[in-house]
Amino acid sequence: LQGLQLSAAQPGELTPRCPERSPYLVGPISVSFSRIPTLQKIKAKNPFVTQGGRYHPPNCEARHRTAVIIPHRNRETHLRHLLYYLHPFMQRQQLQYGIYIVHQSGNSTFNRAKLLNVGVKEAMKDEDWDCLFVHDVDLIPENDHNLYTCDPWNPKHASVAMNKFSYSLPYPQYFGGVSALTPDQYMKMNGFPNEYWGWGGEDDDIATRVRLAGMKISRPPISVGHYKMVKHKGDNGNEENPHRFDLLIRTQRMWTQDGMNSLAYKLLSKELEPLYTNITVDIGVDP
Ligand code: BGN
Repeated sequence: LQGLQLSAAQPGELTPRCPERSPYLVGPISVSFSRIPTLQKIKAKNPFVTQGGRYHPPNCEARHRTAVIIPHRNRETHLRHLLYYLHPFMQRQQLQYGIYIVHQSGNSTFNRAKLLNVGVKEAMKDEDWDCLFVHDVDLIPENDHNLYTCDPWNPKHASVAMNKFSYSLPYPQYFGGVSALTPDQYMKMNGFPNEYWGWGGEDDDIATRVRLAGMKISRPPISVGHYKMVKHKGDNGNEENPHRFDLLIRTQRMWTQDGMNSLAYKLLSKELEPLYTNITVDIGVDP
């Protein structure tokens, strides 16, 4: 056993650490939306996933603990497509993980960035996650070499090559879709802005915060950062935010005041569903 790293699992039992590179990775995955899987079918295909959408590798001690945080409202079919691919994807990467859906209650304008702040706050109450993956519900990763782990030095933008942008980065500062931060990186930039109601701009604000907090955006190679978007029409309740240009001018002045240190919300429920933890939250209304 010399040279093997061992750590205690159950008393009297020893579990080896997972290898640095998972032997289960397959690379490119073919993603199709032609049938919408049921939650029951997804559960049956993922027997080791436990209540709340938690998983840890059965035969080795994971090297990483990742929480995936997904803002949500009225996107049940997108969610089923994502869960169908994401659970096996993360299991092949031998991660310990949990999936959190953060559901905005009521009918006021959607606020993606504030929901992410809530998700981070609530997820950190459950477990000492070492990586926070903030994830749009309609983006499916297409290559499992795109590891759902954090870069210890810098926030990582993972969705660098989406089909809707012809598998390339739309602009150098783009930070939307899927990204990953350690809890330290998240707090160092005071989390995300709470004041972007509706579509657009919040991800650009977040990219600016990364820079203002003295960090840089890290990225996987374009060839592994492939994502397929579930097609959908414009979103009711998530209209373009007409204030986003004004807000973006103020990021430098506002980022230390608006964020995790000003976050206020009412937690309505936190339920452990078979495939995810469902957080329903009242985040207030668009002023
Ligand atoms: C940008 C949006 C982003 C969006 C990307 C990709 C704004 C701010 C205007 C300066 N930014 O234009 O939020 O993720 O397009 O769709 O609208």
